[in-house]
Amino acid sequence: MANVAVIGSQWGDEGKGKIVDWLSERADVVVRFQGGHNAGHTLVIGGKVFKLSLLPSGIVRPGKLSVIGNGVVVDPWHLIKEMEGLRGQGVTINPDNLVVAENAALILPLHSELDKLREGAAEGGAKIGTTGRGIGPAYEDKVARRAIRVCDLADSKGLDAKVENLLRHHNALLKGMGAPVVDGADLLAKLRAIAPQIAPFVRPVWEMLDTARKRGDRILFEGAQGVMLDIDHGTYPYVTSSNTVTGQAATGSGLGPSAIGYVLGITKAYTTRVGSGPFPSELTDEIGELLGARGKEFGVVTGRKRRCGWFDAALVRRAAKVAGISGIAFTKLDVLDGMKELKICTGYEIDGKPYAYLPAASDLQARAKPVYETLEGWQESTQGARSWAQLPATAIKYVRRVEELIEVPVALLSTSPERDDTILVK
Ligand code: 2SA
Ligand code: MG
Repeated sequence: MANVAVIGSQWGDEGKGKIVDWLSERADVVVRFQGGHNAGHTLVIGGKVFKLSLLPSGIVRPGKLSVIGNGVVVDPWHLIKEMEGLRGQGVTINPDNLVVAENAALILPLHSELDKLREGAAEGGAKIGTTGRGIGPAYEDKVARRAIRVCDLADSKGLDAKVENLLRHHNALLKGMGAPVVDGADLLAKLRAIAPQIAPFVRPVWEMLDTARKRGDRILFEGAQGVMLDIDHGTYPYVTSSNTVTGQAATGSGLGPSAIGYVLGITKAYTTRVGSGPFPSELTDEIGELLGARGKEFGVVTGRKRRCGWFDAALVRRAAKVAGISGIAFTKLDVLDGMKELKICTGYEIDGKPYAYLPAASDLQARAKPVYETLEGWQESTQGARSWAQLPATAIKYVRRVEELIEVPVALLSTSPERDDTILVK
């Protein structure tokens, strides 16, 4: 098996957790390369539910190495908390099966405070609908070259000057907002207290991955969020603050792009989005409600209700191009069971003009009206189907039409949250 990158092809929540878990059985190393604890990956193994935000999904399987790459923003307090929670569920975590890149940037308490402050003060279209976890502000500091990084925790002396430099920027900002400033001594004490708990996991990840690659280990790159939330390719400004496309798997781990052999896009049979921003095929009627209820569409991290709508093929087609998707895992088909007819968005109309893709300008995106084609639904249950032959002909037709429209073949079909309810198509 080639090294696989798993990439969300919509706005996140496509069911990546289950697929990564399914693939991790065949992998030796599982790598997170972007985002932070804003991700919500749900794994159901033997009826037991594991919810992961920062840790790679490989952590629940014995004998796998889980890697938090340099492209991830790491909240050290959350990391310890998530590890403790999983240990409580019987998962073994130690420096032999978890490593954290020394050059990853940290998320500090001031980042989530700033995130929440901004979102609280924003009105109307200015509200992004973030997870409030400090992801954006942490990446801002990284790009501005003032971030505290994982390796800095080991340098107790040097940390003083770094915190001082960081707070020079942040406290001026907070004062301007009329918010309380951050006490440097307090932040330093917190960092020094958490440092020894993180230290055993800190490694030069690029080198470990190089060794793993030479040894012939199979590496699985676990993407978080989705292509339409990518800082460059997504529905800017309603995006997350990292690159979510496949190229980031190389940048955010320290392995070159040639290490990625196959790109598996995870695609849900309908569309959802959580947070603000354009969503042309959104359904605000009872069908949208039904999709949300049946698909249990609530945020794993925040519990927010996700917006639901018809499958947007124009969106996924574009995502497949910019992320170089080789094949897709099509998930949650069973949520569409029993519908009389199904619509697929094939493009848009904006101010009377047809568009095959969503243009970059946010005001145009906001006015985009979906162009639909209608397909016949199926009344039979597809839940738990384990072979192509168990699917009704109309369901197969729906899947085949999706393939045609997005110009990518379906490689896997997932028919329930249970890992064994997965059909390998090719
Ligand atoms: P942020 O917090 O800065 O990354 O938010 C910016 C936008 O990115 C969206 N975003 C997500 N969308 C879907 N799923 C995500 N993970 C959690 C989940 C989210 C949750 O799996 O359910 O629990 O609410 C995720 N993380 C970030 C976010 O909604 C903003 O639109
Ligand atoms: Mg999610």
